[in-house]
Amino acid sequence: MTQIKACLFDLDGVIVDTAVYHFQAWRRLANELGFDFTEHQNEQLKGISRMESLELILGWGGVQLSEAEKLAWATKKNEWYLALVMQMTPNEILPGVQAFLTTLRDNGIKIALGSASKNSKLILERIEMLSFFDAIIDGNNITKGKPDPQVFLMGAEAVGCTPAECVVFEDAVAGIQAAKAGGMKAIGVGSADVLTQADFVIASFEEMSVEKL
Ligand code: B16
Ligand code: MG
Repeated sequence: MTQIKACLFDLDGVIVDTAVYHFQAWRRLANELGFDFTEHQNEQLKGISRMESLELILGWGGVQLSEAEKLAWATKKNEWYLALVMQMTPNEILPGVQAFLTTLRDNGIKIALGSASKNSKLILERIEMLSFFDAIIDGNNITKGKPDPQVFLMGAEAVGCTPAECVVFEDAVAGIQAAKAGGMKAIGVGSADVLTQADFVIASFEEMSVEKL
């Protein structure tokens, strides 16, 4: 069995729950365009890029915009979202995350981020976790979103490990698919009923230990 030398973490839904802030900002955009959508619909936006999210939302509202208008609305949404992110504190780190990352660091296991977000560094700064990460691969570095394995393959390379030496932690189905497509072990964070392709699923990092890697 290959020894695990690195853990790659998704951000939203794994380290912290920024989905609530994305929802507020996207909902404001929808409302200003004259429609609304539900928290249930918001689930479909988890793990996908900003522009892909916008396309889905405009589809729900039956709104057609030019490419320039889409960019302008995406920029506005990001400004509203960042105003919420700027208020985040370390209290919002999900349960057990800090303790688990500390154990990884103490055991010499590399830590990398693999997120679709273009705001990941800012979020990690706000929650005071930036220094835990040996590498950050996010929406600013990738050309292909999850379920493409690019983000995790780049993460593995950045910490000098092969895919077989990496474990990915993900809350989204597309993220688990990306990890498996990259030849990595995938641990789901959330519900086993949803994350069926994961090697195993934890409800929270309070259940996680280095031995389980
Ligand atoms: P931004 P993850 C994803 O984060 C979010 O789940 C998704 O809802 C968001 O659209 C995407 O980041 C892009 O975020 O607008 O900040 O670039 O789960 O990949 O960490
Ligand atoms: Mg996520």
